[in-house]
Amino acid sequence: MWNETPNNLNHLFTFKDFTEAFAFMTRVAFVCEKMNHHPEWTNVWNTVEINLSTHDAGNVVTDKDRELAKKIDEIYAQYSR
Ligand code: H2B
Repeated sequence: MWNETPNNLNHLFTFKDFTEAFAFMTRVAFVCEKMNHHPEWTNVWNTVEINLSTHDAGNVVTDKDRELAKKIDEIYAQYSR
């Protein structure tokens, strides 16, 4: 579940292990490049925390963030944990 505040769209994703977490990040990275919209994120072993906001709009959550969040969910749905 994404948690949305005016300045941040946050989700903590968990995976089976580091390899799965990093594979997920790689796939998300390609989508981000395509959209020219990039997350603030951290990886600790089998977890990936993602924070989305639109810097160009003054660090507020916009439809661009919601659209990216939806695409990230679609990628995550393909991972078992
Ligand atoms: N990512 C995010 N999250 N917000 C932005 O405003 C943004 C971005 N702007 N990625 C893009 C890149 C912009 O800085 C470049 C110059 O296109």
